[in-house]
Amino acid sequence: MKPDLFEAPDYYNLDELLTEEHKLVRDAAREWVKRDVSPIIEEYAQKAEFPTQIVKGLAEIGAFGPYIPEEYGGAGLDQISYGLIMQEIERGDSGVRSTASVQSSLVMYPIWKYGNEEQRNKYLPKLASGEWIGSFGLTEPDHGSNPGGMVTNFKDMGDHYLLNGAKMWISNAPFCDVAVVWAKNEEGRIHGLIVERGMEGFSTPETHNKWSLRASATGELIFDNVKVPKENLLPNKSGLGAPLGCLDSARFGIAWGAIGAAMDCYDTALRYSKERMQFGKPIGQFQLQQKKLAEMITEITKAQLLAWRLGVMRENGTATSAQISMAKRNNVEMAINIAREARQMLGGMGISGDYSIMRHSMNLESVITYEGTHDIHLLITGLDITGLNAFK
Ligand code: TGC
Ligand code: FAD
Repeated sequence: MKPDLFEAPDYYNLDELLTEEHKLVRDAAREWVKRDVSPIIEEYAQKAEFPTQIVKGLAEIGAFGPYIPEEYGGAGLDQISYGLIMQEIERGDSGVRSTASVQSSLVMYPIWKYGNEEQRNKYLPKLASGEWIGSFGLTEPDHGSNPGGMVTNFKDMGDHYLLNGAKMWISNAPFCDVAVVWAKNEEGRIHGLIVERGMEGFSTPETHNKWSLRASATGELIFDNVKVPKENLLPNKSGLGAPLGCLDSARFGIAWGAIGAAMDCYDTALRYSKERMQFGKPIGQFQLQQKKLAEMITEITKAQLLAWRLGVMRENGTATSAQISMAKRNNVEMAINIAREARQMLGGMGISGDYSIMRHSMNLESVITYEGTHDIHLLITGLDITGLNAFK
């Protein structure tokens, strides 16, 4: 892999909208990615392995629970700081950002928001420090876009719950210490349960043969008569709105993260266009290549503005789920289009692991699918503006 020469584009001087703390947090994450992620990530993606040695660094830059209060080990930052950290991590690799997203928004967030004080004190500090890694089990083999149809269930056995079922496509599953699992009780109501590695009947086989998110470990969560202690049920919210509330937070992070991947592809293509000579000129002098670059920076700038405004609304508690869907959908599509154009600008070199673009391009195929597919987010916007529900 070539040395990481990344320079972040900021065409509209959006740094002026950030506080000193935002910039400090962002720059620390940026430096860490350059030092600890860029030099190793291609090798780990090629061998389809998560680089476990970076977990400590992720914790140190505040990527595990950026907005979780400090009393529980979190970084106590605001929503824009959270977004900026996700942007910088995904600039390195979407799979690494996935690990941070799941840990923060899909494991720590529900324990913080829906858990009791004992659960917060038991789990959050260990998750914030990276001592424990978490996973989030919502998707099932037959229920992806329609999680409300889930069949994973638990029965009240008096002194414990008995959990049965299976979750599929679960980030961090193969090595997670704890899993927040969504399952139906005997009345069909969805609840969150904290399942710990080592509980009898709980297994987490890895999913192989992925062409995308290769540096992230994906797997199944299988529950075969798992005895879950009653104190592991999240008491403060139930129903499908509980897991969907976690997804709002994670989708917000992805809206920022995708900008990072796009910035890396743009920056790489821009540099290459000034160095690569054809017909006696740098290829950046050809109008067709300038069109690609000009459109990329325009789209990145629009996405940055969307994410920043969403961050302000998320911070003051006014962002709606539909607004979050719009930003996730727009920004991931923006990034996937830029990755494709940037790859072409590098010609044959574009498919080489010497550059990050092809890896971003493949990763973004997962990002456009998970946390709600591109189609699902469009239908959420459609429902919001028409009041007519395409899902019913
Ligand atoms: P619907 O009837 O609309 O809603 C059921 C209840 O939920 C409430 N609700 C929400 N609450 C909070 N946040 C949201 N975003 C919410 N959206 C809906 C709603 O008000 C209702 O509440 P109540 O009290 O009336 O019961 O549900 P539906 O069954 O029609 O489904 C709607 C749909 C399709 C939009 C939803 O299910 C959906 O978003 N599907 C996509 C599934 C998805 O995103 N899965 C992600 C799995 S996790 C993952 O991919 C992690 S990857 C992480 C990584 O590696 O980075
Ligand atoms: P399906 O729901 O079967 O969709 C197939 C196609 O049909 C899609 O194009 C979809 O848009 C379309 N479609 C479905 N319903 C409609 C409709 N009503 N109208 C129009 N079109 C429709 N899940 C977790 O719970 N936790 C995780 O940590 C996690 N990590 C993941 C990591 C990776 C690498 C991947 C790939 C997935 C992960 N997922 C995770 C699962 C992810 O959220 C689902 O793949 C996603 O929600 C889509 O579900 P599905 O794959 O079953 O596709």
